[in-house]
Amino acid sequence: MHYHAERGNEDIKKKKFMTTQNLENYWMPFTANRQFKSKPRILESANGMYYTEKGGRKILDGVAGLWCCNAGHNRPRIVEAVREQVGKLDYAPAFQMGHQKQFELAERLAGHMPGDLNKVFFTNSGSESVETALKMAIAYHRVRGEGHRTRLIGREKGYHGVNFGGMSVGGMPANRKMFGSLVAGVDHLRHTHGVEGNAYSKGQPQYGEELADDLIRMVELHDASTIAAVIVEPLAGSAGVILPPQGYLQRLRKICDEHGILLIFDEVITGFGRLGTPFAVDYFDVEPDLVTTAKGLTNGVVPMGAVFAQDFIYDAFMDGPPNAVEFFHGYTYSGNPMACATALGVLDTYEEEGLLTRASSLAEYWQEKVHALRDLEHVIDLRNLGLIAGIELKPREGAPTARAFDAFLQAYDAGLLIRTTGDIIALSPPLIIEKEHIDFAFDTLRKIITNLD
Ligand code: PXG
Repeated sequence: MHYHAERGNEDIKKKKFMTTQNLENYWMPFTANRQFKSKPRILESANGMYYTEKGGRKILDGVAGLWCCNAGHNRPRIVEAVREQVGKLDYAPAFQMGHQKQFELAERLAGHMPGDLNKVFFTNSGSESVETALKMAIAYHRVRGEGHRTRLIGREKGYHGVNFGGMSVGGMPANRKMFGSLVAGVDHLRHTHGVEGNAYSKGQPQYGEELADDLIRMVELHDASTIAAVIVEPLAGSAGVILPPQGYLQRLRKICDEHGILLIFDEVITGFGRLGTPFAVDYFDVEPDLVTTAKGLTNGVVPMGAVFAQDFIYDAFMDGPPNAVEFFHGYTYSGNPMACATALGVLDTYEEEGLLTRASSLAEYWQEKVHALRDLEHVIDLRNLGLIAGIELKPREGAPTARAFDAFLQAYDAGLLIRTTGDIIALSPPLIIEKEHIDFAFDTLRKIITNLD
């Protein structure tokens, strides 16, 4: 009924579309739709460190888009790679067929990842990388005769995307509570946020290593023989920049080893130079069994994710008749030509400009600027690592999240893009950032936070 009535109005609709911007049809993700549509923030172009609005106003990108544009915007090699690929091979079937760039990319990626994390499985997002890694872990145990290891352990405040597996091992209440009973057989370690004595730590906090022993309690409760894997973000981004206490990740690795449990690092945010090393695996010198990535892999330009697996995991699947499919998993767009070409252009850029380690040379300056906000009345904690900052504000009485959201709106008006989660401001700029941009960002934030209600 509705459809036919609409068709009758097609001329009118077209005119309306051409003359005014209709914002009503697009249901925006993780967005306050009504607030946005009442005062839209529409970006028109981007270059280097800046977004530009229609009319020419520039906004400094303090969050690399959504933690993904690590090389900044409109980078020539990346633009060229996309252009070239689309006119050459637009699509190749992902299953039972291949194309050159998939293999080239997997080889180059493996070259950047330490240890034996040499096997690369392509997905289209961080969420899909997480689902893939969780399925790999459970299936790995099964193919080697331990099909009873099905339990997955995540962590409170963890963010592993929005699909069912990732949501289930994730620990952000708002992301879970609306969606029913989730995946069965999941448990959670406690988070490492707000441990006494850790406020205003520069870099990794001192206290809380023993929180890793929660995994021992899980083993005692469920028995190790039921546990397939533990998944954690080495540094939790979405929940508001929560750092691993010194020794925590090492301890988690040790407990996993003792009990035959696979360790998965979700490096969707920490991957590709964010901490000043190519991956958090390098930074913390802890080698997990599986690593999930996305975001910086293609600089946000084309959707793509990748899961890195230890050789022994892949090898465990390479059994049975050689013409049989070994792992019943994959996506139509796994290793999509455009995504692979983009990622190769991105790697060229990272390598030529030293971006996978550049954050380490700015980290100290960054840290000073972050902690210089300590005297501000609303600030209750400051956290940093690599080119990441978390600025925690005291929630407004009776209105949690409102103070930080105001800061977000005011920063945008002042020409600075930030992210907020709860009452925490997060910064994670493109890795091409210069000191003058850092100064602008923190000067702007100081003014805004000082004047917040
Ligand atoms: N794992 C981690 C650790 C992430 O941070 C995902 C998985 C999911 O990725 P996709 O590509 O499916 O969105 C993420 C995504 C923010 C923010 O500002 C963080 C993410 C996405 C959007 C915003 O906190 N992380």
